[in-house]
Amino acid sequence: MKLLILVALFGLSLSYHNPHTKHGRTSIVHLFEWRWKDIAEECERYLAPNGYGGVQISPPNEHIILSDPWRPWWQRYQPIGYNLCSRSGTEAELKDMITRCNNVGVNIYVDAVINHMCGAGGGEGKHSSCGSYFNTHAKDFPSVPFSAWDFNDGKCNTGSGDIENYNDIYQVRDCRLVSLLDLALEKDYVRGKAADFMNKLIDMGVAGFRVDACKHMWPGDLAAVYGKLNNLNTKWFSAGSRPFIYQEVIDLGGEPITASQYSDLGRVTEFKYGAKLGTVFRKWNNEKLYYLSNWGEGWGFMPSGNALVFIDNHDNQRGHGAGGSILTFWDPRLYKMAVGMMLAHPYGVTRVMSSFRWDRNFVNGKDQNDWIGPPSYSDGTTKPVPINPDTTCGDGWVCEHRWRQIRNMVIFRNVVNGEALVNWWDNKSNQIAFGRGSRGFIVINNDDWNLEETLNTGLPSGTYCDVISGQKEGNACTGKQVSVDGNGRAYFKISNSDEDPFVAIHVESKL
Ligand code: QV4
Ligand code: CA
Repeated sequence: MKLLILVALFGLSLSYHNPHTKHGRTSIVHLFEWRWKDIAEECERYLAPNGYGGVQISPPNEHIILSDPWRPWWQRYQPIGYNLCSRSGTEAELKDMITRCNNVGVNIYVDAVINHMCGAGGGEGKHSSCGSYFNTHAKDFPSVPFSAWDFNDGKCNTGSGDIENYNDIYQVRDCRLVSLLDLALEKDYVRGKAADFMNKLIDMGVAGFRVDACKHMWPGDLAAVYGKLNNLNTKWFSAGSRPFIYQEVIDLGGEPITASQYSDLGRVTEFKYGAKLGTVFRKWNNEKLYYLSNWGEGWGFMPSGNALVFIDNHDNQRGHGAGGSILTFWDPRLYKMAVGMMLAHPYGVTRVMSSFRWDRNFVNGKDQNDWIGPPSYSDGTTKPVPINPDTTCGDGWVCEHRWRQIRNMVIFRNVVNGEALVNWWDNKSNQIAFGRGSRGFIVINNDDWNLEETLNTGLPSGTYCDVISGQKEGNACTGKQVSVDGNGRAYFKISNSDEDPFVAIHVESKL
């Protein structure tokens, strides 16, 4: 009996950790600020054929519309209610996208903002992206409805009403994050409204949620909300499937609120991962690639089964949240290597970032333009994502997920899924190599000199096509070729001046 209860509890708590990706696909892509119409097409024309398992979408619910600054991307993190019209499109377009992506086996994960509504200074007699009236002075959000009773202000003890000290766990949960009106999630009414919103999306077919600002909500309140969620829609998911939950908690150490306080409830974003890997590839603090031989838990990260990992996200790629060492598309050579390392390594569920470009303007090290929203027309509506003849994206959409090196490593991760990390090699500096069972092998040279080495790949003998410098097309290879002998050994040469100084081969790139 005891054992049964234990199994039931354990099973229940781990049930939110499963991303429910299909067809052996393993990675998620964040299509930041994309329109629903474009995501639907991207699922069909690109993500499914290239092995992407899911998309994280920007918040789909109604939000404030700001003019100063003009339509910043972060207006979508200021909810006005839970009607489903946003800068990315209408409810009908959202529904069509979820259906079409599910029909090609690509899951949709929703960025759920349930800690707060808009900023306290949002205004009176204003209207949301769905046209709903609101009044922040009276804390009146009739489209939900929420009124003054549903906010935390009575519980917050700081002078400003804002979070002033991250060492005080009560402030962090009960005061306002940068003035955002803080919801009283201990109230069953408020929990119910959050759950109704999420359940509507679950019934439409989404596979789970990135839950925003979890550090600012009590784990017990979150557990209560998750407990109210429906199982996933059985049109696309097996009966009894719980939604995938990954919670945004920025834990870089040094604060009393830690990621581990949330990891029983669902996965948690492991922010140390990108911060550390950026430091290693940049060679800051004397870091070297060979120190990655125990990458993962060995570096003080949470257990792999609890982690959602990424090199950069929409905040830290522009200096919000946490920054410094983070690699982004602005440093493409190092970025591709770091993303390659992440996708080759077994740790965590991996998320690839897909960004838009903006005009940076640094004054004293701070980007004055970190607020700029997605490529838009002058009336503020978001532009579509045009696809160039060479498969890249136009109009300021970066589409890192379409970069050959990144896309091919997403496929690599699928091919080696479930295989152990084997045959580690390093030169005690910035050259490393490792395999995944007998299915794939990667070699990286981040030193300022050439790599010339014969290594044990663990792969069956044959000629393989490097999926970084090119790829297998039919029976031809558009990149470098690697021949593996009968003992699984192969000679690698990677010049430090190569455009991309790394090589990756796997059993499906065999010629
Ligand atoms: C400002 C001042 C306040 C002041 C207020 C007065 O900072 O002190 O009281 O004006 O009106 C925007 C502005 C911010 C402004 C606020 C309210 O940038 O200056 O306050 O609006 O008007 C995104 C952006 C924020 C943005 C917010 C809401 O990053 O800049 O704030 O959206 O539009 C912590 C958290 C973590 C968080 C991270 C960024 O622990 O949870 O900071 N990350 C998530 C999201 C992030 C989002 C939020 C949380 C909030 O990933 O994108 O913030 O939903 O580490
Ligand atoms: Ca809160």
